Amino acid sequence: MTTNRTFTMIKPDAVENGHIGAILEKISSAGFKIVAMKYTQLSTRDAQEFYAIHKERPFFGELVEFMTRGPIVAAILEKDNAVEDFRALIGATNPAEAAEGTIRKLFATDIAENAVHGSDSDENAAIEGSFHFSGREIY
Ligand code: IDP
Repeated sequence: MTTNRTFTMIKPDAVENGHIGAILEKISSAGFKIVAMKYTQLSTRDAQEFYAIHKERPFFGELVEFMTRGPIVAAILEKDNAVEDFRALIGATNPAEAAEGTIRKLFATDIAENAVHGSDSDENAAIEGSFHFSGREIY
């Protein structure tokens, strides 16, 4: 089953580099509707829980440190085929391999500090969206 929602974060590197506006513009122009959004900062515990699937990976500590070092923008986006279309819009995890015009190609620094998150499945989109937003915060 495919749903029409995905979850995204504009990560600390992109916030620090002043790219919030440009990234939101790309998201809107690509036809995604923002149904929930907040400016927030992850605690260490938040980041460890959010990225628990990567806890055995060698970069886990670096990832948690990066994701907690400054504020992020968290949002739930709506569009037909949201998960797949948003992954296409953001591009490959490593910006060096991301297609021209993708958000990571335009705004990411490297494979670790890659500007944005996008859910990789409908199931994870729902889990990640509820991690950040209560039902009353989704419009
Ligand atoms: P994704 O964000 O494109 O789905 P994942 O493989 O799920 O990529 O990795 C989650 C996040 O972990 C990446 O977005 C990136 O910030 C970080 N990451 C992935 N691979 C590496 C790595 O090899 N070194 C450092 N950080 C990494």
